[in-house]
Amino acid sequence: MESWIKNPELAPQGRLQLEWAERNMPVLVRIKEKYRDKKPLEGALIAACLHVTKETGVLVRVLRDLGAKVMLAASNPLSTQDDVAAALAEEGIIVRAIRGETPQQYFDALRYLASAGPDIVIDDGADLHVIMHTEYSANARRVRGGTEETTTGVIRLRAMERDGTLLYPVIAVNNALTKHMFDNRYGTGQSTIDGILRATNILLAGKTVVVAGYGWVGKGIAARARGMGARVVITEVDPVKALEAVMDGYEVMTMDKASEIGDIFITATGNKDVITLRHIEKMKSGAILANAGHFNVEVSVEQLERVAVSKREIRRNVVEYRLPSGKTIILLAEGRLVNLVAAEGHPSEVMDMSFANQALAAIRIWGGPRLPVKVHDVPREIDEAVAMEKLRSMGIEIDVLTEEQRKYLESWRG
Ligand code: 9W1
Repeated sequence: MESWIKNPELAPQGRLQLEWAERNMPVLVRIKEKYRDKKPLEGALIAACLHVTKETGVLVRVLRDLGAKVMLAASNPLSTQDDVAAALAEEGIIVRAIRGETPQQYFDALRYLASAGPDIVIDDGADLHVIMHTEYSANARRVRGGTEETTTGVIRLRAMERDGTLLYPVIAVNNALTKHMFDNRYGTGQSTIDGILRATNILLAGKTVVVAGYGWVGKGIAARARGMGARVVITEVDPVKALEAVMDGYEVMTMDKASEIGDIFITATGNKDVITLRHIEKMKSGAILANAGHFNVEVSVEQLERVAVSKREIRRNVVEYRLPSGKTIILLAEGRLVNLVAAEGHPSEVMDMSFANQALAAIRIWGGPRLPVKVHDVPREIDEAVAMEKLRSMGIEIDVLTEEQRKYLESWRG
């Protein structure tokens, strides 16, 4: 078995990236230290399909240190950090990932992993789970268990469960509280602001930032923008979330109204056509548009393209459109996820919790009793252990219920 990477000479640089990420991933480091001697993953062949990043590198190193043999392929052809891939390959992890690989190469890498007959399948988006089930079903029947990192992947796996086609149990890491609650709000919230600043280097203080959508991502973005001195306006369609935004102290209004006053517009709704030509026509000249939602449908780029009389790239990820009126509109990262295109995804501290859930789920799959073939939530104890360990790493202690308090809470007598 061999690796397929861009350039082995990038390994020293990749090792530094891994070292940097590891400093900020104390929960994973703690799992490594706690279990290194017990080798709870001894004898397991793990196939992992994840974004090949410095954070993923820290995870696969931990899995290896706990005794597993690990194979890694990319879960997205564009997110691979080739230096990290080189460093991992040098350490004996089978890596099959090159940034910018073709769809054919991407799926070939997944087939390579599936054909090796893994015991545990770790996935981000379920492409590898699907290939195991369709093209390598004999191998799928021999898988002890899998994990899934994303919402999209969990939806696909639940559909397989419903159809009766699921062949091995899968733990939905995405559904852990220590994953999605922190990932969306603090991870995407910060990295979205980061992407906008890296792309533009503008000052946020004194600007009017319009955030469309007050879900976890919108809340995170709004809090960070306010913290940097922006006046933050929220738009919503859900009355409860809109009320929550008002009581959190934000201005809430329709996108039509917000269009007239915003300097920066950030979409985080998950829906399409949030900013259309109707809104763009009301905007101030020089208004900046960025998207933080999963798909590039929130800003109607197509309409902007159609009416613009000219278009030029001013800086990387910054495109200026000139409208017939002479007004200009700035679109960042072509309306795609600004935190991934113009920044570096989630910070390591957030991935630490997601990937600690992955590592503990793998230990549970390999060491515990065989799980029934269905989609499982992360056991509550794992979620709490991850939160507890994160607190500990920050030097924070919390109170513990006394026996009397516990009984009081459990009794209906009062
Ligand atoms: N996942 N290690 C781009 C990331 C693309 C990406 C994507 C992450 C991580 C959301 C996973 C240009 C890292 C990832 C750096 C980067 C994701 C898609 C991570 C955030 C999710 C479609 N989805 N993620 N770090 N690209 O940050 O594994 O720089």
